[in-house]
Amino acid sequence: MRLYITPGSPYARMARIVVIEKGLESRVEIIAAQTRLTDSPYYKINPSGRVPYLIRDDGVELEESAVICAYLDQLDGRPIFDLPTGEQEWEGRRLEALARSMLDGLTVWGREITRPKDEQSPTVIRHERDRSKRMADLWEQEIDHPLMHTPLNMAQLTLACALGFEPRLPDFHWRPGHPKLCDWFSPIAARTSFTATVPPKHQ
Ligand SMILES: N[C@@H](CCC(=O)N[C@@H](CS)C(=O)NCC(=O)O)C(=O)O
Repeated sequence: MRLYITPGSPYARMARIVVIEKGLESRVEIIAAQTRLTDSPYYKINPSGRVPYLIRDDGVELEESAVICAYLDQLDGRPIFDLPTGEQEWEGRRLEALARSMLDGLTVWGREITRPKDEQSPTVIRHERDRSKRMADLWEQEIDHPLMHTPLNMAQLTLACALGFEPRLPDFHWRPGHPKLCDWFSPIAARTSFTATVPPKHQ
């Protein structure tokens, strides 16, 4: 299989983490794509130009981090990242959506600060910085939820990749005032799958 990524993408990082956690390194070739580039050759592979993008062994091509993570997780028939079904289903979905909402805002912010200076919008940057503060406050409460303390699941993976986006955002200071979130994040960030996929610092 071929997994297209960029080293800084937190969505691609989620898929890369699943590859490592599931021991799929020898089956999945990781390829750095050139995104956000006029006429990138990557657009011939994935017309949307986004990462992550998985080309399966049977030739079927998948987009969207959640879909790719689920596919990789289910390959061996023993998924470990699945959220619960039954009574806890909506709690799991709610938490995953909250984590993705935070991550989506952070990537808009990250994209903005990588534009040429004269194209950056201070309004967008302020809006996303403020959103990130509200979301960190919210997660300082939600982090007590039992589903955030089970073995790694999709809600946890998504939140950890959001918090772990910090090298790309020099003004994203989520740690002060959020001791529970810090305690939760530390052991997850220390896992090999996370240390091996830390995004490069914003220049
Ligand atoms: N909803 C998508 C988002 C993927 C996404 O936006 N990826 C960004 C990198 S963080 C990208 O490929 N951007 C390139 C572009 O917008 O052309 C997912 O979860 O996979």
